[in-house]
Amino acid sequence: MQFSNPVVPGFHPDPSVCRVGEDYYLATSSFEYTPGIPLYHSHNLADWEPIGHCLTRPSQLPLENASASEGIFAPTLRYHDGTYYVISTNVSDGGHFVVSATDPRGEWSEPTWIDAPGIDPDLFWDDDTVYVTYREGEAGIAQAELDLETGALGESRVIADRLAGDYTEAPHLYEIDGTYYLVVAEGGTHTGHMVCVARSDRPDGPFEPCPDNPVLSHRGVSEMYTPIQATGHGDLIEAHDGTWWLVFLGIRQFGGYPGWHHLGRETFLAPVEWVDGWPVVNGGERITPELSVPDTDLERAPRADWTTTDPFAGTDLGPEWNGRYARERYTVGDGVLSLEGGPETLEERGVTFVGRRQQHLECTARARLEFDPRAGEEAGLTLFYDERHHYALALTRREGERRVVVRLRIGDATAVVADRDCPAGAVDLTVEGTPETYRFGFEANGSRTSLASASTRYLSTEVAGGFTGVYVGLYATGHGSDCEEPARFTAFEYRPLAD
Ligand code: 6LW
Repeated sequence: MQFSNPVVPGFHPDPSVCRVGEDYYLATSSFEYTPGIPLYHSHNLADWEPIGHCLTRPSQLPLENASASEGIFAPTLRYHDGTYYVISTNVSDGGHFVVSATDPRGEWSEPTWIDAPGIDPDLFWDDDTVYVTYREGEAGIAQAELDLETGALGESRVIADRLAGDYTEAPHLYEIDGTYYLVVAEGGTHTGHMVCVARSDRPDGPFEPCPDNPVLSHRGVSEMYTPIQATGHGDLIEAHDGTWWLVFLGIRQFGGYPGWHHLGRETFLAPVEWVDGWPVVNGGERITPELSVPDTDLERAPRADWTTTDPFAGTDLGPEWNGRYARERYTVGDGVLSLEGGPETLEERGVTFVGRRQQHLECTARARLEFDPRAGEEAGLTLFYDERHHYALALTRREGERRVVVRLRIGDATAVVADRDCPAGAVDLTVEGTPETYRFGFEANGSRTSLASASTRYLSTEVAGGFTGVYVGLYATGHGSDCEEPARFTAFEYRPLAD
């Protein structure tokens, strides 16, 4: 099988997979985005399709206390005895929790909360005993028995720390032919990131570290040679043909030295072989954008090409769409997405916003907007990293005139870099993304106007910090009061150009 990495492009960190027969499911972190924990389905681990989310109700996803890059951290997805389980952490409210479902497409249960510190919980069944293994904090990887019904934990013990570096996290535990394997990440989730392994003849250790740790890392691999960096945080899986694989996160850094990445941490795939009872990832070679794995019966399938051409025909948005902090103040139907702008602006949490991830370095986005703003009102298209790092291409009213503006918010600075008169009627707002630049324009009355361009760099994790990636969003705001009329989006298109 030949495939391209990343297999799930755009902001999809901390991937976790499970298999049921020939069906594969994948979950990733979602932080402050709603619904929480996106789920994907595949028949071959390489071609994934969005199927929904685990956390679709406010009762499952309290985000009142969350800021950008808080909320939902790394999930583990497992299937046991007819039920799918996801264990994850809401770092802003409630801590670790488990939700379950008999159909991964939903509905998922209410959370069972688990009273333990830390992040990155893993769920493992050893016969009837359920273990939770998690990053406790400075002490390293802790483990305790879990009562799945009540969330009650037994006594917790530290079982591993610092196999090849610092900051041991992202544990996953497996039993393979009578041996227990502990896979962890180390080195932090940037260019020092690694995957390390240890094994034991018991699920609770003691664990013997692999002599070849890290089994995967691009630390020390210059971005001059490959944009793929930060490979780490992996989950092992045996495919239905008996081949083994690692699903893990990585980033694509561009733009010279030091490079940056604005699409967030993405989901990658590599084959695994077993040598002397230890996993060897991709034959010990670096991860490349194209991988060829001859010794597998897995076959490529028609792949989601990640294009969105939304005529807003249904009564809700498709699974690629998200809100931030809460889903509200929009309606969909009859070919219109109506956004009811509230007082909050893009600089504040709570702005009326829906978006889908930018998943490709080269892409276009276009939104058709029908909106006659009053003074102070605005709606449009945004490239959004967080409240302090985003670009907006908006329809607004200034000094009585309807105008199209491009506004950049980069940290402490805000600037309007284009401001043009806009004729009456529907307007198409357009963005072209290249690895290093966004170009903004609009079309109205059949004529096209180029407005401005801006560097992708300032919407990157290296500049903004945090754990997420850029969204292509639609938003509306009344700048301090509610908009009189909703902003009516009658078309939206996101199209990859390359990758
Ligand atoms: C996650 C941790 C990590 O909990 O980043 O890559 C944290 N590693 O395991 C947030 O995604």
